[in-house]
This record gives sequence, C-alpha cells and structure tokens, in this order.
Amino acid sequence: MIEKIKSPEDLKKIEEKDLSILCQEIRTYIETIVEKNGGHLASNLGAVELIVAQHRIFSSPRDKIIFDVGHQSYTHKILTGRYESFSTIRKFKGISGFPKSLESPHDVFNTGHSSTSISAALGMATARDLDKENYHIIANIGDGALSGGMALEALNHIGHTNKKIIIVLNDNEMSISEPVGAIAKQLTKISSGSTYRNLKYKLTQKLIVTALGRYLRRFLSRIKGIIKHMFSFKGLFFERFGLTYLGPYDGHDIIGLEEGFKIAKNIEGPVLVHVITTKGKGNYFAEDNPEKYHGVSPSGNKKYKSFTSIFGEYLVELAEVDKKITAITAAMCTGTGLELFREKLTDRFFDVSIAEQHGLTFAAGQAISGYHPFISIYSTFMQRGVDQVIHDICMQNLPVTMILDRAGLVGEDGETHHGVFDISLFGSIPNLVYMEPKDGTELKMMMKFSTNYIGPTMIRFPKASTIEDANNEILDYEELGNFELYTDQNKNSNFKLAIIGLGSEYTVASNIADILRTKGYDIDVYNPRFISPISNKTLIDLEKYQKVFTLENHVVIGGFGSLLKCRLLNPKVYSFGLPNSFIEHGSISELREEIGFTQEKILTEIERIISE
Ligand SMILES: Cc1ncc(C[n+]2csc(CCOP(=O)(O)OP(=O)(O)O)c2C)c(N)n1
Repeated sequence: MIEKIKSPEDLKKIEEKDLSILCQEIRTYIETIVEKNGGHLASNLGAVELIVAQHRIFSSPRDKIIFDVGHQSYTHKILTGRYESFSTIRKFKGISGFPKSLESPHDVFNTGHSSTSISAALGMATARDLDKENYHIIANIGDGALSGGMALEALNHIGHTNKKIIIVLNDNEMSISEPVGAIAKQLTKISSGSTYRNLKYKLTQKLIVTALGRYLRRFLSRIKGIIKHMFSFKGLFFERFGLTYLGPYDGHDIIGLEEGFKIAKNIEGPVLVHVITTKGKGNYFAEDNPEKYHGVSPSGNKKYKSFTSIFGEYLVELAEVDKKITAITAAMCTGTGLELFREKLTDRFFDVSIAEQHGLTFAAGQAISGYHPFISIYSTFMQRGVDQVIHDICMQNLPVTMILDRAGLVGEDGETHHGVFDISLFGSIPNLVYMEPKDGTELKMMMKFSTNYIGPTMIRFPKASTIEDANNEILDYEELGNFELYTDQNKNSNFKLAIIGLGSEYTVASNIADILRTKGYDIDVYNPRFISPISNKTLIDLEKYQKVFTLENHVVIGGFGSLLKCRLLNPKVYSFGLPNSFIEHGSISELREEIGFTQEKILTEIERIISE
C-alpha cells in the first residue's frame, strides 16, 4: 500500500480497515532505512498514527503542519511524495532527516533545534489573519520540547493574542532521557500514566479483528471522549494559558485521533490536542529502551574512544576526588557522555531539560556559591545561550567549565547541527579561556586545568574518535595563551613559514608540514590549544614568520584564523576552514571533499600561496 501513496490525497482514499496495515508498512520501512542510514528511530515509530491521522483530516500543504525539532517527521516525508527518496535520508545529496522547505511544499517550517514550533505557528497565524486567509496551522510538539523556554514564551503569547492554531502535544513521557520538571509531572497526572495506555492498547488489540469490534471501538472512543470532557479538570494547566484542551487521546488509535482533529478544526481560538503515544511503538527494543533507540547510528569503527566518552569518564574521575564538581546537561545525558556521572554521582548530576539558557545561568548560580559546574552542550545548541555565557558567567568571571561537544562538522544531521559558529560567538569574550584539544590526552589536561582555574573556561571538541595516553602531563597556568611549537625546523632562513592546526586539525597541519619540508620549505607547526586569550609571547613568536597558515573545523570568517589575523602586524595570515554558508548533510569526509577542506586541497593551495 505504502508505495502507492504519492500525496496526502491518496492517503485519504485508503479505507479505515486498511489503516493499521498501512501503519505497519510505514514502521517496517522506517526500521529498514534507519538501520542502514542511521537516524531517529524511537520518536518516529511513536508518531506514525499521529501523522497519518493529521494528513487525513487536514489538507497539507494548504493547511500548515509544523514539526518541533523535526526529528519525528519521517512518516510525514513518506506520505508527502518522498516514499522513494526516503531511502536516501541523511545521505549525502539525499533527503534531510529534518523538515526542509526546499525539499517539499509540505515542509512548511525548517527545524532541527527544539521548542520553536508554537512560536512559528503563532507567527504564521498572525500573517494568515492579516491576509484574511483561512487555513489551519498545526504545531506538533513533544513533551520534551515543551520544556524549552521558547515554547513557554510562545504559550504565554498565545494567551494574549487568542489566534486560532492547533497545538498537537505528542506526549510519550520521554524526552531523549526521562523528562524533567513540573510540566512533565503535570502531563503524567493528566494522562494517568501508562496504565491508561496499556489498558486502551490491550482493549483495541482485542477488538480490532472484527467489523463489530471496529464499530464498538469507535463508539467507546466517542463515549470516552465525552466523559473525559465533562468531568475532567485535566486540561486546566493549558486552559489557564487560554487554550481549549482536548484529550488525552490514544496516539495509536487513528479513528479516535481523527475525531479529535475534527473537533479541533471547529473550535475558535487556540486549541491543544493532547495525544499519548508510546515512544518506539511496535519495536520491542525501542519500546523497552527509548533512550538508547532515540537516535541510532549505522555500526562503524569503534576502535578508538570518542572525545565525548573520554570527557564523560574523566569527569567522573575528577569529581570523585573534588566534591565541588557538578555536571549539568540540557536533556542530552547520553549524547554528552554523562551517563556514568548520572549513575555514580547522582546528587551532583543535573538535567535541566531542553533549557540551554537556563542551564548556563543555573551553572553560574552554582559557581557563585562555591561549586565548579561542568556544563556540556553541543556547539550548535549553545547558540541559544550566548547572553547567558556573556552576562551571567563571563562578566562575573565565574568558574564554570563549558564543554562544546560536536564542534565542527557533525555529518548526517546536517545544517542545523553542525557546530561551526561558536568561535564567532565566543571568541572575543573577556575573561573566557577558550580551548580546543588536539586529542583525548590534551582534553584531559584542559579539563584538569579548568577545575583549578579561577574563571570561566570553554572547551570545544568534535564528533570524532581520538587517542588518549595514560601520561600525567599537566597544562600549566604559566602556559595560558601560549601556542605549543611542535617542530622548530628553521635554519635561520629568511623565508619562514608556520602552520597552525587548531584542535583535531593539528594532525592535518602536521602532515602538510612534513610534505612541505621534503620539498625544501622551512615550516614550523603549532598546536595552539588556546583560541583565546592569545599570549603576547605567542604573538611575538609569530611575528617572525613571513606567512602563517591556520586550519580549523569552523567557519573561516569570524573563526580562529580571523581572530589571529586581527592581532598580528607583520605576517600574512591565510586561513583554511569551512565556508560561511549553511552546509548540507552527508558523511564528514564527503562534506570535507565537497567543501575542498581536505589535506590534498589545502596543500595545493598553500603551495600556490607560497609561490606567489
Ligand atoms: C535546542 C535543542 N536542544 C537539544 C536538542 C536535542 N534533542 C533532539 S530531540 C530531543 C528530545 C525531544 O523530546 P520530545 O519533544 O518529547 O520528542 P520525542 O523524541 O520524545 O518524540 C532533544 C533533547 C535539540 N534538538 N534542540
């Protein structure tokens, strides 16, 4: 059935009795492709019926269906003309793992970061009303994403504007990990937990097999809806924001959901349709362990440890000795390698939910009270917290260590997830010691350095595996801002060159220098370690070169090289890195090739510059 659906109009022609078979086909297809390409498994399996029902009741693209984060939009892609291209999802030049308006008119708002859907929907609703148009705007948001500050700001605004939008709350009682906070607790109370779900599920499984069963099921669903509506105070939480509350609906009962959406369509003003789903639905492993199966990667080379796991393990080591160390995550415990900390040092572990801004100021509060928080946030999500870093942490010179995981290109998650702007955002902030290690050993040295440092530190590292030695070298405070000179080959030649490879680009820089030396050039290699500050000693050292080349896994304009260029008087600085454009998805090596950021291409360009 699935391959015949070229648009939502085809979906509307499918008979009710065949819908559960269709959903099964969609699930199997998602599982097959995600196993090959990697992607968000559990969230998508949980949202199949929810999306099928929406596309049957609403008329996309005239009606606008928005997805928060967008990681759960696979069924939507399959049903909106992308059944075939779905096999290329997340692959280089294939379709994106998130909604992309360039891909389809059905993807009405691009996403990747959390908690934007209600704001976008409300903005679109004001435009619709100013234009005197008449279509529906539906914002799909998960219970995890609802914990984000933006979503709450938007709810507050909705109460003021009273615009007609339909918010569909996909409540699976999970963020990536267990959801955090008072809102999550409220939702659990409303949905009366999994008992409701399990009972309903078992009942419907029994009844589905017969025509009488189907009739009874629809009847029960209606009666239940009415009773719920008459007696419940359940939606009070949302009604206080000025929303009409509908639900909770069983998110795996298409007919019930369709009824709910039909009611929602006819209500004036903002509506919230509360839907209870099971994350990972239909897949035993994902249902059982939704945290692990939230996102999956195709199996790869596991020979070396990642920077992330070295960070996570070493932080436990440091915190076992230093009782003032805490760990903070914004809903990314597994992604940032903090599971061991959560397990071993539970009272000093804090998940603040999808609330990067709050997490940073929360860290400032701990630091001002004598603790040393390590807050780990992906570089791309740290874009949310610029003012908190400047105003709350750096201006007060507080000892908070900010870890920017996934800095640089991240690969298959694509443009919304590459961490390529952080140096532009944080590279010039006073008091901040900002570093990037060349490998796992140096990461540990920087972490140790940070724990005793009096002010704020930030350490960026990529999504990559690395090496880690057992040595006990330390990064000395006298070294602050000094670049490390690795090879001093200069024989007093009057044409001296230097190449500086930031972080994991150090290896590429060193390889290039080796090749150039065999061709007779005098070239020194530096491992900078520090993005800022840069010491006077280093600046004086660098003045002796005719030409300086910098390499970084970051955009060139506003990046490490351009910061250095502002500080040097004499040598010409040539920077290599990423273009100042939004970079698509694909494997990191494919993307580097496409951009021209490979060892061979950099070498060729450097040779051309030298010979100028
Ligand atoms: C600003 C931001 N922080 C973190 C993330 C990473 N992230 C992606 S999905 C997700 C959990 C979302 O939970 P929920 O909305 O309940 O959706 P579910 O996956 O449970 O369906 C998180 C934390 C993100 N996309 N954006």
